[in-house]
Amino acid sequence: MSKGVHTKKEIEEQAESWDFILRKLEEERDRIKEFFKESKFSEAIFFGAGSSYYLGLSAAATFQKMTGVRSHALPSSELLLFPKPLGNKKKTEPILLIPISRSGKTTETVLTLKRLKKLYPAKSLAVSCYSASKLAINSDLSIIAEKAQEKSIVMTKSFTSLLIGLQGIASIYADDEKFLTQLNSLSNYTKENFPSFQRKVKKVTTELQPDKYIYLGGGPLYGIACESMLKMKEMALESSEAYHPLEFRHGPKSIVTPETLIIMFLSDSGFDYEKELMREMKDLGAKILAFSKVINNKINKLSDYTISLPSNLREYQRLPLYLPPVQLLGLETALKKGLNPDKPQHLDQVVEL
Ligand code: F1P
Repeated sequence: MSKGVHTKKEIEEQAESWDFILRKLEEERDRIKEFFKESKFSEAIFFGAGSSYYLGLSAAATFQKMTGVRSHALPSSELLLFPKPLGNKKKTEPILLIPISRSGKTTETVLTLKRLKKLYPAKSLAVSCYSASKLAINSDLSIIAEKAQEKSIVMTKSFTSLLIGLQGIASIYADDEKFLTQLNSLSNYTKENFPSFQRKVKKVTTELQPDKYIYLGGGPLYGIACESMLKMKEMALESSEAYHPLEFRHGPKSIVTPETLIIMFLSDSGFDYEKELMREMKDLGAKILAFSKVINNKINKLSDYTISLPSNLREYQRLPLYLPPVQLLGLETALKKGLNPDKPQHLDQVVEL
């Protein structure tokens, strides 16, 4: 069997999986509204491991923006091993726990849920790909993306499907029908633009031989930057790092060389500052792949490659659209090196301690 066949197929079919999870949310809408109606939450804590933690970073930023509930994401292991006080135990308002796990079996995520429910007044809403998993069974409500189950080890369509699931849950909580409609438009956009994503990525991997990959994304895009970094590590064994854009100036930019490829996820809120950073990085000789909803002369002059995003979507609404191109970048880079992304070095599909 040719290398990367499962990973490639799962990247290519993820838009179908987005349609499925959005249909699932429609079916579960009443249960989701009932879940939120009973309680006013003091805060929301998203947690997961690896890609699922990075997913939580982006989902938490979106949830807080849409619902006003103070939300943050932590690695499951941090909550398990260093249980910092999560607000006042006596709080009458429960904590909303949102465990994220493709398998629903990752030990630190399952144990953390059990521990936090013992320590605090809490209700849990899990997202996973497996309904019979320990995580789903131990949660008060679980939303399951069965169609996002994967043969490959690295998360691709499962990441984006669970992210869309959480964005949809936020829009149901916030009664924001417009956002739910916009989420339903993402799969068509991806299907229509997939060939151009493939062409752009092929151009980058044909023309460049980067010595390192730097992913820069702020706000809800930081989780996307982290996940993109991890894909390049897991699939292609390349040196890759992720930073909040302006943080990159405070030291890490010292590693930039003319062989460095910077992937800039331009936001709405930080656009002008991020554009200025791109100028500085060009002056240091870096190559730049810019994702932007605005592709004008200025952006084209500052970028070696650009991928455009729909102008009608806010930064937290368009999050899933960044993933197919960066997943393809990891896949193509791996295949160019003769690696097999379906069998990433040292990795297993689930980490059970
Ligand atoms: C997902 C995970 C990934 C990691 C690797 C192994 O666990 O840890 O984050 O990149 O693919 O699986 P989970 O989502 O099943 O808890």
